[in-house]
Amino acid sequence: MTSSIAENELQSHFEATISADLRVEPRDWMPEGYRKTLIRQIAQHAHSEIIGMQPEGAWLTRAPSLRRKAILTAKVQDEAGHGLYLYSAAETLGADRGDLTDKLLDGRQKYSSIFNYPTLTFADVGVIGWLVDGAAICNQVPLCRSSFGPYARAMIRVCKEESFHQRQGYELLMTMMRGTDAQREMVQESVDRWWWPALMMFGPPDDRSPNSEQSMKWRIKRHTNDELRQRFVDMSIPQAEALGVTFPDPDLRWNAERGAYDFGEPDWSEFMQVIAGNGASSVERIANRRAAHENGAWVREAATAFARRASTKENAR
Ligand code: FAQ
Repeated sequence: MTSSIAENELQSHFEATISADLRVEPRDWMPEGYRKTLIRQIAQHAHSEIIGMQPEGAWLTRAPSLRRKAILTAKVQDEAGHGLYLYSAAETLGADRGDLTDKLLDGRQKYSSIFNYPTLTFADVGVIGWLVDGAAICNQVPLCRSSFGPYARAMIRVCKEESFHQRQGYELLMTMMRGTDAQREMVQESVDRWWWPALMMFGPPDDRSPNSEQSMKWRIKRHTNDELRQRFVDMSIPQAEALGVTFPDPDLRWNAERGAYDFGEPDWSEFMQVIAGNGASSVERIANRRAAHENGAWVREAATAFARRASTKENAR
């Protein structure tokens, strides 16, 4: 009886915190469903950042100049940093990083659909910066106001770095568009391949998104998948016009009544296939991640042994 009264009080305090738009912190009581949803979303996000190093990383040894190589190295390193902030945020909820990695490797946790596509030309580096980081920013800026403190704070820094990534991608594409016909064709061909997968990054349509409603109530998510997808389409079209490229969608047109662009339906059966692990590069991405994890085992063992020794010494004092 007493414990259920206490539980009710905790639940009311949690709900009051959410409705007052305050942050829930790791020390606070929270419903198990809230904790589970956050671990699921933050882990998936962290895995995406780490797996997301691979498509562009594949071009590090083939960048066309030292300048482009230095920029790309810095960007790929930033993605590693984002993954680490996010794993740390998940750990504040009681998740174990090793366990999250196991779940990624055996397919129990997902990573973003977008990283299951191959990078075929150097223009893909620019298009990933422009469209993929652009979509990531569109999705993540509202997450800076997410109700869970460590996630919201991690997102502030991540978004600043993603904005820089987006600009470097756009600048790379601008440079190529000022180049030869072959370079312009390479950019357009790359945009044609990435446009639809970029729209799918926002997740399934709202009427097929099982988690959105509850995540919005808990203010983990601030907008639905479709709202953010629309925002991304509206912001990308003037950028494409300035660049001189088109998007491969015959239904794309301004709708004056809605004050927004109409656009076609992404191929959701492709999306379902990709998130089920059947994307063009899915097997390669996980195999590379598994190899990196196994090759790094000695580093983790050494770091753990060092930390254990340091704490034994500290206790002996
Ligand atoms: N890919 O009910 P919903 C980046 C899953 S970071 C794979 O709508 P929710 C930076 C979803 O998990 C990109 N799976 O789910 C970068 C759920 O399955 P589950 C990552 C997806 O959570 C740039 C099921 O479908 N960003 O790009 C996807 O409410 C360049 C039903 O979906 C984030 O993770 C998808 N696209 O909404 C790095 C942002 N969409 O878990 C390197 C944070 C949905 O029940 C280079 N995450 N699913 O088995 C979010 O905002 C949300 O989790 C959504 C999905 C919007 C992704």
